[in-house]
Amino acid sequence: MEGGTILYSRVVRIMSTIVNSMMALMVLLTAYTAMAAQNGHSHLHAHSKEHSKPELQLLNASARATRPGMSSSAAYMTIHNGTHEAVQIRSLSSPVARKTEFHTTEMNNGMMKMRRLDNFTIKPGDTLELKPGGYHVMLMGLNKPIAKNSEVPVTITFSNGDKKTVVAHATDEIKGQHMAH
Ligand SMILES: [Cu+2]
Repeated sequence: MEGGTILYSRVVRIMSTIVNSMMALMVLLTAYTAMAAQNGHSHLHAHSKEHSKPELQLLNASARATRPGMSSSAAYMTIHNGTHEAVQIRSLSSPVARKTEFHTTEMNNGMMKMRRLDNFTIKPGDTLELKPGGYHVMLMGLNKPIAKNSEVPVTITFSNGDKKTVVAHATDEIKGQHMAH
């Protein structure tokens, strides 16, 4: 039995040596990773300063392709206010429509109704999602039908003087009913 005990204590000693060296290695690795992360961070910081100045962005725009008989349509997108000031949506335009407005959709006496919003404010840093059943760009009095896969430019003028144009991709796969006015 004594031999067994000696063997056991040797195994324990070897194991603890292994554990200790592994821990030392982990401490080293952690320190190294932390340093790398710090370097990476300062690099990223410099990078973003260089390339993404605070601005207004119109992203991921889509438009509803029309079916025969439709005289108006809607466009959806994400509007990001990357500036440090609140901005208002002043006016909209699109070459495909005679009149372009910013709308919201709301329940009114149990009915879904669309309403034009003038001078809608987007707070600094905020992201506004335009989507079916909510905020949308209303394209009224279409010059011609909006064909599937065609490109629909939408320009938004903001209160800070910025004028941004996004090209919305026309699709017939937008969920939700389009409502006529
Ligand atoms: Cu509308």
